[in-house]
Amino acid sequence: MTNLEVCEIFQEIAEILEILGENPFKSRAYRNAARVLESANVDVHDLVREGRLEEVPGIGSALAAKIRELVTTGRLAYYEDLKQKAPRDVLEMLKIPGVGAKTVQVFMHHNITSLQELEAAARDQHLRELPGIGKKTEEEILHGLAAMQERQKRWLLSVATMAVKEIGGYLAGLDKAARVEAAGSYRRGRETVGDLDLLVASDDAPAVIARFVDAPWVREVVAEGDLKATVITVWGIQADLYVVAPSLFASTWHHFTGSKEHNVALRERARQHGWKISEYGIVKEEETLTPATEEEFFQLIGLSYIPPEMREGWGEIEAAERGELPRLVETGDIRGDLHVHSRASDGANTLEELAEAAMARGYRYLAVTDHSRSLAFTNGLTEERLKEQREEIDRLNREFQNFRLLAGTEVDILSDGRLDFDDRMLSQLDVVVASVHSRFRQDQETLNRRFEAVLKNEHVDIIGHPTGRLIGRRDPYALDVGRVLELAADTGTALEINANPDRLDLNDAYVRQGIDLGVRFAIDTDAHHVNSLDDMRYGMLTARRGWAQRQDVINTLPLDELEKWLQRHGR
Ligand code: DGT
Ligand code: CA
Ligand code: CA
Ligand code: ZN
Repeated sequence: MTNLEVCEIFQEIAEILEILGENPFKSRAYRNAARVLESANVDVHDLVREGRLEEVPGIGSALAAKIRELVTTGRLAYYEDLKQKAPRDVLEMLKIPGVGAKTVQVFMHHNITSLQELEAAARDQHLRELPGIGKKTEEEILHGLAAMQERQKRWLLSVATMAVKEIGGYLAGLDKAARVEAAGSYRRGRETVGDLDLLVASDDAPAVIARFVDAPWVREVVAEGDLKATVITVWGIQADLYVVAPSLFASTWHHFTGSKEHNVALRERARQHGWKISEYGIVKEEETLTPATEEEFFQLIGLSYIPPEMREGWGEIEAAERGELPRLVETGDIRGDLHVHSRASDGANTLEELAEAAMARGYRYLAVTDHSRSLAFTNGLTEERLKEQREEIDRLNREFQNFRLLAGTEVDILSDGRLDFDDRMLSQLDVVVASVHSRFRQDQETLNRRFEAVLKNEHVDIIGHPTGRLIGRRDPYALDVGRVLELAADTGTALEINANPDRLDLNDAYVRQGIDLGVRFAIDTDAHHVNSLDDMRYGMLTARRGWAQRQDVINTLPLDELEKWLQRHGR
């Protein structure tokens, strides 16, 4: 139980008391105590242990007893009782702008106790007939409900990244902000994020909060406290800001990076050692240690540094304990991109432009893998056009130093598992990516057979976007991915981690599973424009979340070793 958690429970109690129409003095006392605890730079656990709770202004004996119960048992009977009287949905109603405790009482009195019932009543224009609610409020409520639904959705990592750049840049420009970092699922590189969590080190929290809620990209202020604030941005995504004293930055940054599961496991482990971890630091033998960096934070609890992408409670703490954390692949390890489209099919750029953009990113090679003839809508290449492209690539390569374009194809996997080019054609190429672009809805057995044939084809180097999912828009094929992973390990075929932020295919969990089986991966952008070469970042995060190391990823190989790998494999 952290200070923040106690605050959240107290705030909820205050809300329920208001809805139930209890004496306003009571709810005000809970709100006040929550505010005091939130800005108290001292851990409630310590206050309880030292019997000093009642010294805190605003906390009398009744509230102190409640805090003691919460902190020592993790529960509060009074709170559990209250929750029975006001369903979760009813509390959610309070988050709709213009809806206060009084209005909610009216709803409850008229048997509107869920958000669904509320929405239906508003749509049917029944709400406006209730006492104190007019047409205007009814419209506001409908609008508020829609905004709430938007808030609950998850956002692509690419959207989050754009917003973090914007918000982070703004905060970094504030005089009073000594340091600005992103935390939460964004920092862990999850494929989607629920909201953004930003952390600022500052000696002047009110100044930072005031500028934050006043920023040009703020659409709505949801909550504004002394040390934290929540806003909805103009992009729709919610941003939570936490301001912390510079000395506490590392502990707090770790805390708000999460994940919750990681934090819970870490605290439990600390408890077994007789230590305590909170956003305020590490308590060992009555002494509170405030590490200056996250590296030091882990060191203090006897663990090697766990990168944010691994903090999911997927066994990283045990691995760190045994000194067996993998050395994750890094952006600097990537030597090229093996799946890119040119103007010849549905890409935007010429071969020269692609090569130049790849060199600008420090790459040593780039595989041009345009679509094959069956994908007519992409202007897929015929054998004839592919041969001409190969000749142009050879011509260009004679001029490059320390860089090579690889002649490739993204050959279409036909509905029966045959490929769109014959083996003779494929054998003349440097890199063969094989992908499904049609007949996604086949049953599992058919799909399994289709993929098995491709994996067993010695000319195929990489399976492109293996599950075909589009995040939030299209489900993966009904394919048995576990089987594909096993076959890929057996045949030595690489599987793609498609870095397109709409795809991230394979995903983190499958990468992890594949690595345990010995599968090798290619982190590819599938770029159709030179700018998308930068999507590599998202693929890298996904690979790291799957615990991939450099040797698990073929496009970390130097050119000569990659060529050996491509030849050993097939031709
Ligand atoms: P998301 O936003 O759903 O993609 O996932 P997260 O992991 O960013 O979760 P979020 O935004 O609810 O909270 C950020 C991190 O803060 C979370 O990973 C764990 C940490 N945390 C620890 N204790 C608390 C707490 O009492 N309240 C909140 N809100 N966060 C906490
Ligand atoms: Ca978050
Ligand atoms: Ca959050
Ligand atoms: Zn494709």
